[in-house]
Amino acid sequence: MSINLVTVCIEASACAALLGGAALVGGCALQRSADYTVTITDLQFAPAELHVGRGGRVAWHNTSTVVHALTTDASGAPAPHAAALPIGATPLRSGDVAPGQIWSRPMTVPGRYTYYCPYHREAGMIGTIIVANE
Ligand SMILES: [Cu+2]
Repeated sequence: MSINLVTVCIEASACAALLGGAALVGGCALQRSADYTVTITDLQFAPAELHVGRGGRVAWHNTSTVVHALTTDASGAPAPHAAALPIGATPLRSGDVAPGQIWSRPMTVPGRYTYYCPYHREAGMIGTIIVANE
């Protein structure tokens, strides 16, 4: 599957707001193309490190059979290096990504984002996105 053909829901919170807070059934009405894809496998983000252009939209696709999530929340990080984001950047906080689901976000602030799966942090399920300056 070409990453250019991946259509993804914009952030669930935005969708929910647009739909008047109604539960999302059958996916979000708003779909956009992703510029980059990270595949979530059993206990890994692949690629573990991804370089993206400024403003690029990254989609995380859960291809495994269990629920995962990704967060940059430092308070729950398995190690100090496992959670980081550039100054001024909005934290990554996907909420649960069920098997087969995709969560995506545009990466607008340059720098290094390091995130982890809160469910599998002890297994070292950590990923990094590096957003270029231009
Ligand atoms: Cu996980």
